[in-house]
Amino acid sequence: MQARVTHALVRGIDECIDGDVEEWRHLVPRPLEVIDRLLMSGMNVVGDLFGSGKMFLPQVMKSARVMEKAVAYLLPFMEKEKEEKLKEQGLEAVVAYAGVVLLATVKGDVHDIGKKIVGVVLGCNNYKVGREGGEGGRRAEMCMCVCVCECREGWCF
Ligand code: B12
Repeated sequence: MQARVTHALVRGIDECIDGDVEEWRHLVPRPLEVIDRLLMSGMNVVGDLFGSGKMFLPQVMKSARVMEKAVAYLLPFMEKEKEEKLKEQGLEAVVAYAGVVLLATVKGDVHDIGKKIVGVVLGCNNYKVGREGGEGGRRAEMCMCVCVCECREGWCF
């Protein structure tokens, strides 16, 4: 399975990625582990090939699209996990945030896949996440600067 997914990422083939991710999702306890174990290993191969001049930017962009598709597939399951966790605690929705995190980045950075994951993971752990820079405008969303603030009533992003 790892070899198949790494191949799909390196070649930029997205046809089977949802199915592969779904299969793997049943083999690990949490959806995030599919990213951490399966997808990150494949992306690291892409990074190494790119770093050693064996892959070029247009190919890496195709790999990124496959990665994005896989992550998008997993997001609803991560959200569901969050809801289940809240229910276990006897809460229907977030009533008190664990804190507020402001994520900001270096202007011009386009590496947003990992940053999105960080935002979602924090969200799933009851953090309210604020982002410096908006989607669609300046693509750079976050990274480099993380501020964990005390959560106060009335704060909004
Ligand atoms: C995909 C990719 C791209 C895609 C990005 C697409 C996108 N929409 O994100 C494209 C093709 C556009 C791209 C462009 C470039 N890239 Co690039 N890219 C990669 C690659 C192969 C994978 C990154 C990725 O998505 N990984 C998967 C995600 C899930 O992992 P992640 O990003 O590491 O994030 C995780 C953790 O790092 C952490 N994390 C990430 N951010 C944050 C922030 C906070 C606050 C916290 C707590 C944690 C955290 O949590 C995440 C989830 O686990 C990496 C190689 C690699 N091995 O990482 C190179 C890499 C990052 N790129 C690199 C380079 C050099 C570039 C370019 C400059 C190339 C060029 N000559 O133009 C440009 C940069 C343009 C720019 N202005 O930013 C270098 C960076 C070298 C360096 N040390 O600075 C790398 C390491 C490749 C290499 N070996 O040379 N790239």
